[in-house]
Amino acid sequence: MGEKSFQVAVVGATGAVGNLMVKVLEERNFPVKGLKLLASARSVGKTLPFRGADIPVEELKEDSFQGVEIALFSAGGSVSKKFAPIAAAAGCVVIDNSSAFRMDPAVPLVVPEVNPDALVAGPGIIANPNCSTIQMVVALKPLYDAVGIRRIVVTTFQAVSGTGKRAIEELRGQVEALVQGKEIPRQIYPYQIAFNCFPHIGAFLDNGYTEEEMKMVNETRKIFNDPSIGVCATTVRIPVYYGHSEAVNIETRTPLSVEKARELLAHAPGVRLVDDPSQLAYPMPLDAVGKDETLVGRIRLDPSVENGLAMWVVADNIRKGAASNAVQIAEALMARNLL
Ligand code: 25A
Ligand code: L14
Repeated sequence: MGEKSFQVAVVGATGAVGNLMVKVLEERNFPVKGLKLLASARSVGKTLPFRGADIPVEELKEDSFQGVEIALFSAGGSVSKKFAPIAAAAGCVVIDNSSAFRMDPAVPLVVPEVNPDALVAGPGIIANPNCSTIQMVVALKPLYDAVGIRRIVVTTFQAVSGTGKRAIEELRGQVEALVQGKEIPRQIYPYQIAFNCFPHIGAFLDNGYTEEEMKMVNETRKIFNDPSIGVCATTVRIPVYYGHSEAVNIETRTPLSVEKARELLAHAPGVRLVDDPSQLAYPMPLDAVGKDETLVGRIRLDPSVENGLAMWVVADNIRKGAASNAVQIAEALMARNLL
């Protein structure tokens, strides 16, 4: 091939997102020269398959990054805070899935379909946005470019996989216990999640919003590089394993018809328009699972405000919302000769 290839590390490789990062690197045929799998000591002894080989998981240590060129991190904020600067100092381009560096003005926060120009040459840290923010900005980008967006009101319906592996197991365990008439086991969430939902993702802040809600506000403004966009978010956990859904209402700066919005979205990168009510065609989490596209449908005018438009946006939260976006950032760096 003669194409450049890279030494890659995945930090948090045994988690829900890290595991998928390894799969996505393989699926998208990313030019990996060597792959290092890093996690906590708890995971040493495990292996993960990659291109037909079983790769052993190693313990993450300060000297883990010698010779590594690209490090994909998904082991939580505290691990990133400590180890991402160490990896960057060792010469890595770090693509960090945690929230640790997203709002750092020196760190690009990138969705390749939306703001690839924010990428800069490494080494250093690039932040992968929050899952709910990623799918929303992918859907809004073509509309923003065409007519501007003044204000966004969004309500999310978020899958338990966003919390990680142990939350997926918690929902499964609760469903089984309910069917068997047993007591409901509960460890991760403050309330039963099976057959329930709660408007609580991340910690509550002094302003009455949750962390997840404020991530959607702040990250959306940073990605569009437009602090004038008003955003009001309500984020809700629902008993779905994979796939976040969002009811999104926008006020555009100039009028936009439903037909024009559909046409823009039909040609937008990373978007699949699923919007034919006569055929009961609208996006659902089960249809988004395993795909990297953001599904958009239920597009209709919101006559309650000037220039209002309502829509429904669904994506696989651990693919486009996390692992795939991280790998796409690496691909975008490569395409721009920034690696
Ligand atoms: O710190 P935060 O920000 O609150 O992060 C919370 C969690 O959110 C997930 C991820 O969980 C993270 O731990 N997460 C983060 N960003 C996400 C996103 N965008 C996201 N989920 C979805 N979307 P996870 O279980 O998916 O992944 C955890 C991975 O991180 C590794 N890890 C943790 N601490 C580490 C570390 N690696 C290196 N050094 C550290 N100090 C973790 O590896 C996993 O790969 P592991 O070896 O610790 O875990 C292997 C298995 O153990 C389970 N497990 C995790 N924690 C516990 C546990 N089992 C028992 N007790 C625990 N406390 C894991 O599920 C895994 O199967
Ligand atoms: O900020 O729990 O990346 O659905 C991603 C998962 C925030 C919480 C982040 C979830 C997290 C979210």
